[in-house]
Amino acid sequence: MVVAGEGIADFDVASEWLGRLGWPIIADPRSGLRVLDDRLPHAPIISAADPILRSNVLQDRLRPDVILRIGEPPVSKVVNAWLAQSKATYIAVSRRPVVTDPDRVVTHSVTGPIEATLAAIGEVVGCPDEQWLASWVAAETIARTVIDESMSGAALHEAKVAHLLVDQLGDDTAFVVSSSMPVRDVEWFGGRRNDLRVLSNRGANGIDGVIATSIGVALGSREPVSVLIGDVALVHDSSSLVNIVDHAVDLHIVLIDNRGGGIFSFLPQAEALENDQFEKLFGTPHSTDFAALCKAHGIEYHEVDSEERLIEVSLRDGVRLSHVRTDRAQNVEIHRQLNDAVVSALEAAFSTGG
Ligand SMILES: Cc1ncc(C[n+]2csc(CCOP(=O)(O)OP(=O)(O)O)c2C)c(N)n1
Ligand SMILES: [Mg+2]
Repeated sequence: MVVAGEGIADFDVASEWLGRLGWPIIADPRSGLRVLDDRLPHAPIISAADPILRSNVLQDRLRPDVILRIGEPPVSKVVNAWLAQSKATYIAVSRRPVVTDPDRVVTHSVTGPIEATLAAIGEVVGCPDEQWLASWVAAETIARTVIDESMSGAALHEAKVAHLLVDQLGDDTAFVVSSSMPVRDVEWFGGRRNDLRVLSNRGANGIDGVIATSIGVALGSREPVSVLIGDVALVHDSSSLVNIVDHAVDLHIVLIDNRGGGIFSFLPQAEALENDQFEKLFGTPHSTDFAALCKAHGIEYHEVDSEERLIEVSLRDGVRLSHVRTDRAQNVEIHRQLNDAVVSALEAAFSTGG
């Protein structure tokens, strides 16, 4: 199967060869391949690999013999752990002479133009097993249905904001996503669509410079930019707000404010430590007044607590900030429910011979 991170320069050439291969593609949002069938009709595109591979049944059923990874690895720990356990031949293709391989599982690495490498591979490999392919397609369809249905009508929570923005942002918007939860929520729950460019500073999961990056993207592309960012990352890069309104950029800052680092509530220390200790060492709450921060820099500020309001602010122009308040503990619970719903639906379908 193909695991596509960022790195494809020529979508038309890459998609032609990927279509000829016909292998399922785990399409990271940054790959530009998480598109609809009309753009890439001959290869199944998998958007929900993380929730799907939380099922042990599906982990076994969907195991590949060969992994062809384009560019950077996915963010998802679940997907990376599954790839590492697969014992498959693992070919990493990268434009840069650097192989990102934290799990030490890459068996072959190729540096060079990705499109030409795909063409060369496409000449020599065969079609995948039909039944295995059908299992991927069924799993993706079931997972997508559960996720999309769970999101509709739900109150505005973190995963829903990510899902909604992927769905609703205007064509040719650049969507910058920060660590830690935004990049994950977009990867785990964001659907497929055309004409959305997703960018993220990965590095070592750094939360620095995300606003600066967004301004750079807006100035460089002259396109509208939306940035999905957590409260700590925004506070960390608040000096980039200086003179932001003088840049004449169309920049929507969507702030998910869970008063600290949301990722840490998913980790074992959230249960192992007393709450006070956990908050001090990992949660790192703060009392920054974001309305005042916006006022200080001349940025339009909006309290946002509904889907309609978020879309409304999205449609404005200039530099504006949507302040969405969430709760870290509730966020863990919502993710658990979403993932459980996907896994239950998949296991019910696959146990009945699907
Ligand atoms: C420069 C830098 N400092 C610290 C960290 C460690 N770190 C990773 S995620 C995170 C918290 C991010 O919080 P927030 O921006 O509110 O996003 P959330 O986790 O709530 O989605 C921190 C401190 C990092 N990755 N990079
Ligand atoms: Mg946060």
